[in-house]
Amino acid sequence: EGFRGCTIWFTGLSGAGKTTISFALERTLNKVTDRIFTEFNSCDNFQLGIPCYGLDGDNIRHGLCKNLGFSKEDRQENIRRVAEVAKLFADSGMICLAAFISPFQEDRLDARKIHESENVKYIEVHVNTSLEVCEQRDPKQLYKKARAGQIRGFTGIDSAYEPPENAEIVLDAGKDGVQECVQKVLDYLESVGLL
Ligand code: GGZ
Repeated sequence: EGFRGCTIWFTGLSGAGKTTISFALERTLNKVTDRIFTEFNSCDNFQLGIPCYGLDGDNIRHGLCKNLGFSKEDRQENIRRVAEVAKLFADSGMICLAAFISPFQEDRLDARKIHESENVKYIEVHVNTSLEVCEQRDPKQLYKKARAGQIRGFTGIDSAYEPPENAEIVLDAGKDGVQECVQKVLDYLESVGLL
């Protein structure tokens, strides 16, 4: 049976580590693949040659979703479009890594339904780094601006983040390092037979 792709959906606050973890996971999966091919050099292991593609605000909000802002309605449409695209990547046999705040439970359930109604595997990862840690890190000084009232409707400050109730994996990038977080996702993928 050949490998079927999947979507790994990272949700969490701005600065939680979603994109960092998904990029590191992508690199690790590529290395795993290289090692397998070198060791076995056999087409029998083709199912382990899984290409990955990462989607996040940087490559989506400047293109596919450049007409969208951060109102509840626009975030909903952002997540819907991303989920449809992720599903196509996953359906093509790739691991699609989607890293979006996706703060609303209803929108995440919609993203899951878009996948599961067509039998495409969907794995939700809650990057549960605390607001305190995210705000301390504040790499783009966005929390500072939000606190100062220069950005309105910023998630965690004056716009809600609804914690997931049905995430397959929960990570805390405030406590664990990037590689530990990556390992937890790899362990999960292995436990469900995806690796
Ligand atoms: C949250 C915002 C906002 C507001 C701009 N609220 O840390 P970043 O900068 O690089 O990532 C954040 C990104 C969030 O985009 P998403 O597409 O992931 O959001 S959602 O899933 O809610 O649709 C942040 C920046 O955009 N940003 N304004 N008001 N984040």
